[in-house]
Amino acid sequence: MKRKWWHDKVAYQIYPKSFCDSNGDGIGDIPGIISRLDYLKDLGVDIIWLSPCYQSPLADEGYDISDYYKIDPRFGTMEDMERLIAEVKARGMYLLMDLVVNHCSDEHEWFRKACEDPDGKYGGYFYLRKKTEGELPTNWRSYFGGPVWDDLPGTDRQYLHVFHKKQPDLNWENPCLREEVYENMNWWLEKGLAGFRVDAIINIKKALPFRSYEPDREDGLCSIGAMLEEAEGIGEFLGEMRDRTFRKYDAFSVGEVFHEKDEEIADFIGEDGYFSSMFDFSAAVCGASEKGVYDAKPVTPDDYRRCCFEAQRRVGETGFLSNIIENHDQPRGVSRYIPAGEVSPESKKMLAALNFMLRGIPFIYQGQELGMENMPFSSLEEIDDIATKDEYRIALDAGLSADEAFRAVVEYSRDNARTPMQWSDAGNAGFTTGTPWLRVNPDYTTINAAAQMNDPDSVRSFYRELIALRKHPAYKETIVYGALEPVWEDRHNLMAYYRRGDRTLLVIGNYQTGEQSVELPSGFRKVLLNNYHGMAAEGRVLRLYGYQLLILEM
Ligand code: TEU
Ligand code: CA
Repeated sequence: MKRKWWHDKVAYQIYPKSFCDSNGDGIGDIPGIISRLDYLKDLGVDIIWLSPCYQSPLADEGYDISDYYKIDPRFGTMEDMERLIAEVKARGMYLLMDLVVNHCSDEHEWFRKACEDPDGKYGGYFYLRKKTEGELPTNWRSYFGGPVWDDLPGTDRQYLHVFHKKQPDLNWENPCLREEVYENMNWWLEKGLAGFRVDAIINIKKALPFRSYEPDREDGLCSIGAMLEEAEGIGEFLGEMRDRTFRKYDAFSVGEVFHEKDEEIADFIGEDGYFSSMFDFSAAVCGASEKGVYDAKPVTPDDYRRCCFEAQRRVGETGFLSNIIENHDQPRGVSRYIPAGEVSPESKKMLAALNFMLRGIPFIYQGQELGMENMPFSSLEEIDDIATKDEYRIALDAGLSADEAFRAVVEYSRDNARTPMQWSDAGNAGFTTGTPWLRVNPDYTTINAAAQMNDPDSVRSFYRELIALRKHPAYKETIVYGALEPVWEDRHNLMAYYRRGDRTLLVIGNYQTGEQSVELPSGFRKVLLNNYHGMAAEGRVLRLYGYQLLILEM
């Protein structure tokens, strides 16, 4: 495989609304991000992905864009954005923006013009159908609940939205729409972006002609997945997008891809694939239920291992996955993948290293490097996330009491990851001098960046070491390009694998509080990383402490 500039990089996701507020209005902003670039540089980050900060009514926190050429005033100005691009470059880093083009906002000019003249040019930018009383064009259930069809205001039509009703789907079958998208992407790439994270992209190809599918819940609707399963030919759009945009700039693109089939992996991320990389969501979707979030099953250590290894085997050396522990759509990884009651600095570091050493490009979500945990929400009123509100209603409909429903869905709320970044033990964790838009996690007094930067044993210091190891001239080749080979897969609560390149590394995590022993098949030369100060070895037998993590050079 041809080597590309992004293969050996480490990426970091910023959720602008919750990262750093520079002007005291309680909302994170671009000047705030600029003020923290040195923090990211110090950590060792190369690529920064910004969740959306385009003009938006923020119905889905910016994933509903009303002008792709403007920055929302709550986040700053275009000058701020240009300064950010320059400051990132000046530090030898790269900036990605979020590309949200499955849908726009119902407040976008295109949508307003479509309402004025549904048969005109802009009507063709959306999926519109004549309204029939008492009947919907299809029975698809939106990702955020309810039918995907709503009335197009002032007309006799209905429009399709697979997400929220304020997120009308764009009609990718229309070449004029595709031109608009490419033009905008190139405009941003010309400004100096290094690429994009590509939102919800699997949804841009619909199975045509539209039809209804077997209902999968009592609401008579079916999940979007049923339709996507049948949709064919997304490659024509994605290949065109690559050729018209990314390729010309040697840009990095990482797709938010779900439901891809095994045989499509090479098309998506192989040499000359549609994208440079795509996220591995296998652990994120593990335990999900058709019925709704309230019915989700916890992810055990053995599940976590299986998910990671399955994904690694599927992709092999075809391409590079982007590996995540969490993002802005997930609860905090340490709260999800470490059994309740066992979350500690050691277990957090173990999870970090197990994920970081996988083959692929590591992505860190803001605060992950501090070991930030889920928020102890006490009522639904504290939740902003539209997805959680919908899941709560689904849980109630399924017969759960208000309290049961709340407790079942809150664990999975996207707001767990969206609470403000914890910079220090000052008021509001140093995120804002005003009132934060979402309450700060009360654990900021102990979990915060300032404290961890001064502590060589902190979770952040461990992340810093992990990043430094990935960049170490002696190990880089093996960590970036080496093959991954699972070991001891029959053992319970143990995740271990080799990375084999010009060197051989063994990553071992004892995924439980109790000790357990392993016998190494060969001697080791060196301990490259250890989340404890010591280790217990007798010859080739290692007695691993609870949640001990070792990276050995064999
Ligand atoms: O997420 C796409 C996606 O598939 C979501 O349905 C995801 O599963 C859900 O958020 C979990 O609750 C992307 C963005 O990452 C998300 O923040 C947006 O809300 C969504 O697209 C619409 O743009
Ligand atoms: Ca602000």
